[in-house]
Amino acid sequence: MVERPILYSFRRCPYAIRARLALAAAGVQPGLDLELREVNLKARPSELLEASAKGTVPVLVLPADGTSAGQSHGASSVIDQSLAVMRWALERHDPGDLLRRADRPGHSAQRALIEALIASNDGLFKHHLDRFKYAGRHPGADPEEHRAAALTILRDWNARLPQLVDRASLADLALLPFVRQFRLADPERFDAAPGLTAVQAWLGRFLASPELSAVMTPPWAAREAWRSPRWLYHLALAPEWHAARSEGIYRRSSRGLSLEEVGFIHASHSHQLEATHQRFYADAPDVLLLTIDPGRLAAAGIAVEEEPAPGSGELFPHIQGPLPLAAVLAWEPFRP
Ligand SMILES: N[C@@H](CCC(=O)N[C@@H](CS)C(=O)NCC(=O)O)C(=O)O
Repeated sequence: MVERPILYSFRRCPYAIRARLALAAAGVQPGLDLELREVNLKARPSELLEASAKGTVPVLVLPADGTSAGQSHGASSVIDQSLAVMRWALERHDPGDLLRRADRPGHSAQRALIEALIASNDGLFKHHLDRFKYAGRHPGADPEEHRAAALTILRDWNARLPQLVDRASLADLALLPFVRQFRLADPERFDAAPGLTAVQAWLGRFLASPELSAVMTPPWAAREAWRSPRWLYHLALAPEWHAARSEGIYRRSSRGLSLEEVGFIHASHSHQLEATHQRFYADAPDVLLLTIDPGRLAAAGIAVEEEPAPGSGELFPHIQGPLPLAAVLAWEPFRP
């Protein structure tokens, strides 16, 4: 049962950025009105996949009576398209008039322009952006050809931008994160590209805006992924983890102790990690956080027992055998 909205997000994803921009513009405060869960797209939590099987971000999970826009999902409802998240947010509260301005009588041309710009962005511009910026993921794609095609679209927008009145609309929020991403792939050539004066100025204002920096920093965005309570966590010293990766199996139990010496591998639940770090690793350099999928441990025939820590009685998960690398979903520097 969801008590307040949950936003699954990814800091750098342009779709998630535009959703966060709209939620922030609507006055939503993460931590207060909404729980933000930063997602590692290479290790997506099962909570996200249960809410939306396609597993893309952003996804907004709403309490039962939170909306009429989402699909029903048990007791809660789910909005799993960024534009729909934006509309949900701005329909609730739109102090900047971002959504409604173009809906007023007499503004139909502007509304059509906003819709055309969004369709152009989400369709062809995104297509060319991906093949320019992530050419390695698209075998056979010529990044220069796709850059040129994206620039042609941007020049078309450059001619149309002045038709938008000088206040922001849904199109600004929806397009600018993607133009930002295009520029980031080659900032010097973007800044020097001819025929883009209006787009360059438009992006420049966005890049310098407090609205953008707000949604790229906590509490709207984090550099560490949300820790699902369904996963297990183990703190490891970086050299020991890297050695294990080349050997194919990890056999350390805790700092300075092996699996053979202890009989199991120490692990923590998400809420226990900070204290575990404080007790055993606070002065250690290069501490890594391993995220472990208990389902994959079970599939490898490795049991987990909940056992009390000596002295406190608090139950911790103890992994009853060597840790197969395949059960480790992610590893990253641990930042307390
Ligand atoms: N149409 C979706 C697209 C969202 C999307 O593709 N997000 C990317 C990250 S920028 C993602 O989650 N990719 C992971 C995947 O496709 O598996 C929306 O507007 O929300």
